[in-house]
Amino acid sequence: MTFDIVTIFPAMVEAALTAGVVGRAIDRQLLEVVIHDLRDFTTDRHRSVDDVPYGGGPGMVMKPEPIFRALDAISERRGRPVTVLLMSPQGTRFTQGDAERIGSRQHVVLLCGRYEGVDERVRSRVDEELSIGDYVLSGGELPALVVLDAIARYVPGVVGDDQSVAEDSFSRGLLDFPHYTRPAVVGDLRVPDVLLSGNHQEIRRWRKQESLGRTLERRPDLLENATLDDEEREMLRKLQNGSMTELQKGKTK
Ligand code: 4FV
Repeated sequence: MTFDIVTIFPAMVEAALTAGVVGRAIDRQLLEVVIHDLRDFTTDRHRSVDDVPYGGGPGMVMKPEPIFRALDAISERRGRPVTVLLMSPQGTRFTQGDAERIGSRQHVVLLCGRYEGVDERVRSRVDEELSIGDYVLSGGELPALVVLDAIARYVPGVVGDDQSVAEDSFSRGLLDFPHYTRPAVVGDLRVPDVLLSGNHQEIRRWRKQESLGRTLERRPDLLENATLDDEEREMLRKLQNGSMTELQKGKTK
């Protein structure tokens, strides 16, 4: 899978791609990420990428022609249709489902806005406009890195064991269960007994209950689209009518 990122701050993006799972995936050529400096696609000696807004008003707008030239060069280079994603607060909210869906594409281009945003005519070359949340950032670079990271996890081999991607929160639409590691006791904070029991049947049930309980408590909106199995549906019913005893919930005393 290839990612082409178009930005006026290539160094900022470069830095974020050297570490962790994504950095390793790039080193192992499971992913190819090319960062394009938008100023390389300007024609004036000031390498201008923005200009004043028609109709007046504060701030500047990103010029369309440098972006069009960048997209032409990338499509030329990739020789195949590329999926162009524009990061902006006006986009649809990016979800795990989007990450999985876009993860099956071959070539993805991430357009990073700055200033007040891009000239509206740029949208004639955009396949999807994505937002990472209802707040205004100073640029599209961080959203582009968020999207790249989430999608990259669906590329085979990027995440050590693909199992954990399938078990990622939200993959099934539920919040994750609590995670613990050694030591079993820190001060008066103990790891739940069930996790020390070695009883994998009970551990599996406890994790399901915790995941459901957290989702019900913190994000009940997620339950509408969550894919639950029969056991989970039964657990949820009990959780919702409060008939789940503390013991069944595996809560530590
Ligand atoms: C954003 C978001 C975001 C808006 C103006 C960049 C900024 C500036 N992108 N999700 N929230 N973008 O705030 O994706 O051009």
